[in-house]
Amino acid sequence: MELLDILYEKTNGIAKITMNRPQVYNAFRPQTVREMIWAFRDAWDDNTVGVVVLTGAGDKSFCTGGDQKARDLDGYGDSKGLGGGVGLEIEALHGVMRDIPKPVIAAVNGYAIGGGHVLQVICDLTIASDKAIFGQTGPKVGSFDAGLGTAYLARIIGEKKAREIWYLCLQYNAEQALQMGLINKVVPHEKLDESVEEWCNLILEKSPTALKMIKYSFNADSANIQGISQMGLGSVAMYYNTEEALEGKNAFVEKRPVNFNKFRK
Ligand code: S0N
Repeated sequence: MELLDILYEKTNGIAKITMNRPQVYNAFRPQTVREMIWAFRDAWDDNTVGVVVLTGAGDKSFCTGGDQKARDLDGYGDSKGLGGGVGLEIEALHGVMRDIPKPVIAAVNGYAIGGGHVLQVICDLTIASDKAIFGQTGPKVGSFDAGLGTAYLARIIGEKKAREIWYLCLQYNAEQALQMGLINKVVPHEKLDESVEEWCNLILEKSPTALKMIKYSFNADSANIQGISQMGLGSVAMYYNTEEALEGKNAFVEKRPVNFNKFRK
């Protein structure tokens, strides 16, 4: 597959997927999601790979979710009707990240926001640079992730904190994220790659079959949330087709304050 939006490399048992759209803080469009699914499947099929690293290009951002400039009434970009209808095969991406029988580590190098934050939530482990920023923006930009991004998040950090994150759309630094159990480790920005590689090597020393069955066992307990995600994305598709959702997206793109007042009915 010709890769336009991601970088993909395999070295010494480590597959590294880098979201590579720094001009939009590594926000994803349909093409990006398709390429990421392809890369995760390649890493799954390759028996020389024992661990996958997901990161973002540049030093500003890991990923800021769906590309708001590619979003309209029917969802995102060039592949309308794909996935649950939002035009991004995001459920398939979330699915392959959970189902790949190898640990996936998020190396968070900057902003992990919105759908980009959901990606780090789904990764098995997260190591963050001390410059990383975490948060959800859905209710600010007329979007939401009802499933893994909400219910699975609540499993990780608890209901109160998860509701705070989604209702208030605040941003949290790496230390705060560590304190709430949202991530595993914070390291100095310049040590991120080295620290991730150290953990990859610890994983690569372990029994691949034991790791696979442990991952499946963890997944089994939250498998129902994946089903809820499919329904959730179906409802996001319907929500995108409303003036209320468009107001959120347009305010972001036009760099103006959002006004949801008239939709409170
Ligand atoms: C990351 C933020 C906070 C950075 O702010 P800062 O430092 O002020 O920089 P900006 O000037 O805002 O950004 C720099 C340039 O990058 C562009 N840009 C950034 N993020 C996006 C984006 N997501 N889409 C398109 N462009 C983006 C800026 O426009 C700017 O470029 P110029 O200067 O050329 O205009 C800040 O950027 C921010 O808040 N970004 C938006 C993040 C966002 O709202 N993401 C979508 C959130 N969606 C959800 O939460 C929905 C949930 C979800 O998971 C989902 C589910 C299914 C399908 C899709 C999604 C999804 O993610 O939408």
